[in-house]
Amino acid sequence: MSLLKKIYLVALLVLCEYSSYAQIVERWDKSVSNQKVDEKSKWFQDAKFGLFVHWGLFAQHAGEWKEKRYYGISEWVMNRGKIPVADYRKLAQQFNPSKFNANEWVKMINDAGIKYMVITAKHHEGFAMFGSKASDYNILNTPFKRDPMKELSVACKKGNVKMGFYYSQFLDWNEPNGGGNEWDFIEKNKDYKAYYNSKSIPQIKELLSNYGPLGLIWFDMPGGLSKEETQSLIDDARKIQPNCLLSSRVGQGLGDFRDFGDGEVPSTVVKGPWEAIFTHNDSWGYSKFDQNFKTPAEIIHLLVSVVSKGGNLMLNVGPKADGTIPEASVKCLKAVGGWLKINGASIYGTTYGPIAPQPWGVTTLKPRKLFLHVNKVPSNGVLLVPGLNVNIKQVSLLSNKNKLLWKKDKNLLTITLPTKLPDDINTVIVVEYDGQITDSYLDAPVVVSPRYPECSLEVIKANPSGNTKIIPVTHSLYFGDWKHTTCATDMQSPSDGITYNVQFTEPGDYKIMLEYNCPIENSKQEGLLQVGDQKFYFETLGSGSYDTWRPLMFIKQSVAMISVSASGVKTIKVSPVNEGKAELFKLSKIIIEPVK
Ligand code: FHN
Repeated sequence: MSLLKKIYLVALLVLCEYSSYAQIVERWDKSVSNQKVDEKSKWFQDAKFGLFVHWGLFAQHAGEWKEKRYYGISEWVMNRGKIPVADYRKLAQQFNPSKFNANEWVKMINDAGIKYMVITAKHHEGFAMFGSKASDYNILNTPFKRDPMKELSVACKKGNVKMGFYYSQFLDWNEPNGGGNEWDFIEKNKDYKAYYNSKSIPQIKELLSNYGPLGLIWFDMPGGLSKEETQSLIDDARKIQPNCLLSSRVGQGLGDFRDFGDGEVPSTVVKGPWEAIFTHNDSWGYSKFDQNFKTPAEIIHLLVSVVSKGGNLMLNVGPKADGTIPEASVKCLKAVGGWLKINGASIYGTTYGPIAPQPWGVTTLKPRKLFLHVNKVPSNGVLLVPGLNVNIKQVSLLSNKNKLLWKKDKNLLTITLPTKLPDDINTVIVVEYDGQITDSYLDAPVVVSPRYPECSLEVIKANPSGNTKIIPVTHSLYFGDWKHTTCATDMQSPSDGITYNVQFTEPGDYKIMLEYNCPIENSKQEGLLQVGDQKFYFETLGSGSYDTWRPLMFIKQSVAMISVSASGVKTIKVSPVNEGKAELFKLSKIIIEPVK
């Protein structure tokens, strides 16, 4: 692995500072007093949907330097191409985003149903996209001569959009004492404190002082500061704008809200203010050849998934060098805004869904209103909603208020769906009730029904035994284009394994498949699937080695066909048969299909 990759990965893992969800939740709960944060972060927790904007000199090369195309995140090209500072700075001499119009950007944000915007004031390239007295390497010293951050602060205020700045407080490839440039400067000679005192901290203060009330500062890639020095930076920021939230990437386990890894959604509910951040395609900065844009349906499903777990989604766009936002992003976000115009009540101001994900979808919650997000329709048109220990008053479609027929037997609500749902991406049903719904998202059994083409048993719902760990496994398609798949890992002996409680809603025949990653060299080990008292042995298949810098390839292996004689709960367990030479595999889920 190259030095660059090592640095990036270490920085990323330091940034994420965790190796398991237990550590995430445990560290977060310790580091932030939720009461103080709740008052200050209420707007953030209600907003649910933000826009990330990566804009800088990197928009000019747009991922291509001297006819070499860099796939993945385009804003890292200076580092990946080891471009000398003297050459890279020349980009500033021609930077002139003449088509930039702050009001057009804010109109796009409003049309998308987005409530806050975070824009790169200074990324790792070290160029300030705002007028700065701390460094002449800024946008006023370009043919553009204007301060787009000033224009955006005015437009955001007018458009009722909370404004935030992204600031790379440590990595600065333009500066001899900034982090990360070992091709122009010698790392061991760097004086990080000098960098913080001469540029980083003064610019953070300029942003907090000159652009009006800010919703948040989004720090990134922390380094070079002790916990005390980080706290001192936070204290200085609070003196200027006490209500401005600071992201957890300020470092040292501090901050007012938590950002997960790039492209990561936690596998279960996480309490307190947090954010999932995603690129729209595969790059944060504009890339002239990256056309892998997420569709409106993918963005809506991502937003609903994140909000159902209690978080915000901040989706990124990378404006071009001319100041316009790529048409594909504008178009997709407008379509998402159309869905939010009708269904926003089930997103904004909600909290996490109290019941576990179901074969039909997930839930979000407001007092006395449970929102069912249905993105898979049961073949018999009957929706089962378990775990409702409350008095149901009414069930209706959010979009047209049409009432739906329902009945309740103990804690199971059964809803008769209309023959055609109003929205084939994600229909929202409102269940109005009295009382308090008990959280059952963690301990309720996983539901399997023959009314859906398949039902997934995500490993986060399993109980690990022995040395088994259930953790997010980080991998990537292209450089910096991170993916995270929660897997059951380290299953190497018969005492290791995972066990699910599975609620079969109806009798029938079912096919059971395992989805996992297994390096060829570790394949052909024997595993055991147990369904109740039935045993099914299998031999693992190779799917490809695991490497953080490459796509993690999964294989779906059919290992059993079972007959379920009556509805009810069964345990399903997976474990190695023998003491293995290596882990059996990285299991991401069990898939159960009705036999047709
Ligand atoms: O290195 C940066 C990257 O360029 C981008 O800004 C992302 C956004 O979360 N943050 C860092 C990598 O995590």
